[in-house]
Amino acid sequence: PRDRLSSSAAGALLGCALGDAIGELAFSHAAEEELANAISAQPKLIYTDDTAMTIALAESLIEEGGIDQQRLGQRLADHFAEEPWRGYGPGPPKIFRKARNSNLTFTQVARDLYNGEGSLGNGAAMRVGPVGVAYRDRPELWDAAHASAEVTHAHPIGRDGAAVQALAVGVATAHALHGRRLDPLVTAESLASAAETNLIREKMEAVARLLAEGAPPPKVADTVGRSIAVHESMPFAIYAFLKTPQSFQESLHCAILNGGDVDTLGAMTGAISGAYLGIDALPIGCRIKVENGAYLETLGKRLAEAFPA
Ligand code: 8NA
Ligand code: MG
Ligand code: MG
Ligand code: MG
Repeated sequence: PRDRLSSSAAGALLGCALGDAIGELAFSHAAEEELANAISAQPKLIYTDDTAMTIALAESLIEEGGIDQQRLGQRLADHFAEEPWRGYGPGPPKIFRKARNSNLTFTQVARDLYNGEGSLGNGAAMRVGPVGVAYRDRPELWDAAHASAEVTHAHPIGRDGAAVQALAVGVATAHALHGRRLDPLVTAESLASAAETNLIREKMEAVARLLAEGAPPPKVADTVGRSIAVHESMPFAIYAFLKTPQSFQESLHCAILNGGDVDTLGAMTGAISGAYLGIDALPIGCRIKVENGAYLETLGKRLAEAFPA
């Protein structure tokens, strides 16, 4: 079990990075063969803000033993300060600056964003994989996911989207740990019933229905969405995993070859699929090219040790 958890944790982190980096390439190479050629031509696969924030969250969980919102905010801000060029959404940099230049906490500043609504962007969901790996099928997962989201995403949709994505990674990790096969329809339905907002519950119910119908991916993408808003991307990322749970590559292609916020769709699908299938199931040709791959693998293993089975 210890080896399985370690493989699952490393798979979640590397799967996120691979999905993010390959998804970023899919912005300009949106057909399968063209994308394969683009990957071959790259000396390295460069990830974006999605993975940078995931690394910060994993480090914070390992060092703090759970979610400490101020320390997590500080780590996210430090990673941004070191690498501001990673393609961050507009909200987080504003929050980092304002938290530094005032006496307010990160969560207080995050609540002021977007006319006091808080952000419903997919930025809290795209980084939440480590929470799923750490808490798996434990009841603490839900609060930890919310707490991690609130540092930048205060909108109820932003928080709920992150919690459902964390649960998807948690379910995937728990199945991998116990060597169990996951039932896609049961999983989609249980994620729908876990959702706390009507909007996300309805989207996850649509995912379950479209999976049962065997609807084609472009139709699913049109129905549930694939934008920068979490309720319009996280459900499609989960669908892409659940449609072909035994294949990282097929799930990833489904996530990123149907347009929209493709780096983030790739990061979310890649984290779930990597957690479920483990590190050895990731395509080796891509794995060796992913930037900071050795660090991501080590970080996964440390995360597994910090939250043992
Ligand atoms: P965010 O919190 O700034 O939200 C992203 C966007 O969502 C904002 O710019 C708004 O347009 C919109 N938004 C959020 N909350 C509200 C609201 N309450 N009302 C109306 N609109 C709202 O940033 P984030 O961290 O959530 O963003 C993550 C995304 O940004 C990821 O896709 C990531 O890869 C990055 N990114 C995306 C693109 C892209 O075009 N797909 C490009 C560069 C960077
Ligand atoms: Mg990105
Ligand atoms: Mg401050
Ligand atoms: Mg994105």
